[in-house]
Amino acid sequence: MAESGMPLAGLVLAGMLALVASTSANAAAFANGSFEQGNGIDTQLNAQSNAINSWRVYFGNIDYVSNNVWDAAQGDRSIDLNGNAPGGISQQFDVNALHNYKLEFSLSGNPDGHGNTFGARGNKTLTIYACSGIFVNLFVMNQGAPNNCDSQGANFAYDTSVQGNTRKPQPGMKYANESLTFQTKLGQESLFVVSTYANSPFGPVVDNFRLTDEGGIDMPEPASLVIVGTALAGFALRRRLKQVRPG
Ligand SMILES: [Ca+2]
Ligand SMILES: [Ca+2]
Repeated sequence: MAESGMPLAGLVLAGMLALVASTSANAAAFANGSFEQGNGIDTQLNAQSNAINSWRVYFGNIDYVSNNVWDAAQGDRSIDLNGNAPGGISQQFDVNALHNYKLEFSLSGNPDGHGNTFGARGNKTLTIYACSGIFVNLFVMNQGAPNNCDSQGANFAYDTSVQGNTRKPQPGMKYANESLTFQTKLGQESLFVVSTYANSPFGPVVDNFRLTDEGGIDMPEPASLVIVGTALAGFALRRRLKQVRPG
């Protein structure tokens, strides 16, 4: 007849974990972060294009660039986030819920447009959003944060007028290593990389995105679980006291 609160509390906990786990179904792992797989190299890709494997152009247009134009940071391909105007790319992928992730990438800027060309050399800026969950309508987003994205966005910049990078040969693209960290809530994450360098065909150049799972988040015990556990413990204690009393 002994009643303990533990089995029920354990059941509640298991139920909560099952709810979290159920959000991480199907889809795919983060892939093609170096843009090496895809069609239409050395062309401009417009919004809605899925020519680059695992990625979509979700805003504006971009240039998909080979080493014939300038050297990639890794492999043979990189991206100018401004085609003839600012553009953005996105990818959705599976993650472990409630984990810390680190996203690393290489950043340079389109070195073209010397002289007095408007929007040429300058501080090439971009914003990266890592949003929890998936976004169904990827094709009609604007330049800002996707609706309902829980990310404020991380801003990056590469000033080609300061770096003095060149197409080829030396000094070349002089890529910088950049990174950001984010915490997942659900089993899927959506990444949005968008140029904020307006009115120019010479945008920020990105390549070699790499994603690292840095492990689970140390979560404080959920308040509701503490209350349930405390109530059950109190119930068990009262029952024990009752049992030891005569009568
Ligand atoms: Ca590459
Ligand atoms: Ca361009």
